[in-house]
Amino acid sequence: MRFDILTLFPEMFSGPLNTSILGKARANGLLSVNLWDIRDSALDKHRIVDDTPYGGGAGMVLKPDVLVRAIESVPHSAQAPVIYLTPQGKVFNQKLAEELAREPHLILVSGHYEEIDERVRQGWVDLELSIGDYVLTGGELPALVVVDAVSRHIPGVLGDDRSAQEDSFQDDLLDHPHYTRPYSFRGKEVPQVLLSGHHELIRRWRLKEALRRTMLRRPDLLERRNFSKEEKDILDEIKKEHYKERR
Ligand code: 4G1
Repeated sequence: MRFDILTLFPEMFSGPLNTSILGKARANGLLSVNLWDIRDSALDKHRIVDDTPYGGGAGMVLKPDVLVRAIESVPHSAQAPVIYLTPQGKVFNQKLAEELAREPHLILVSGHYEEIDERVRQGWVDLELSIGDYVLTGGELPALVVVDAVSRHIPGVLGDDRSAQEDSFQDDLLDHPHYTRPYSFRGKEVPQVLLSGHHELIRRWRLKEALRRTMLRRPDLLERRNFSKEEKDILDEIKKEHYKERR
């Protein structure tokens, strides 16, 4: 899969893209990421990329001619969806990550300090995405978040035994608790069931703790989810346990 990223700060991307899973996927040729400096599309001698907003006010706006020249200079740009990272976009989630991973080529546009001219969004942007509700200095970290979450779904990018499907968020659940050695750490022991070797009991314990955590920390995730008979039974068990605790 290929990404082309248009940015005023390509240097912000090198660490994350050259490290760990993404670095390996690029070295293997499973993932190709090209970085384009939007400033290289400014043709004046001062390489100006922004201008004051019509109507006045503080801040600057990325010039439409410069940005459109940058988008159109990406090889095969006409075939790939252009995604603009903005707090006004659709909130990015796991389902969108999976859907975008089916595309062979994505073009990501990151702003910095400033928004882009509205006419570029209307004529050249296919999808606007936000990674969440907070103020950032630019869309670079959001673009990296999208590349990371999408790339995990490219076949071969994760190790052989770790499939993208296996991670718990897949089914709208938080992960269960994890333990490694030593058995006893500063007076705290590992739950006995995990030492039992009883795979069915371990599977059910992990499902129960995943449901418990999700219920306590992210009840919003459970609202949009359907439950199996086993999960309904476990949720009843958990509710009884927590009811007892409050008595
Ligand atoms: C108003 C957050 C402004 C921010 C309201 C998530 C945030 C891009 C994202 C801002 C950005 C809120 C994102 C804000 C982002 C121009 C360049 C926009 C930086 C910019 C909640 C600054 N997901 N923010 N404005 O942060 O690009 O993708």
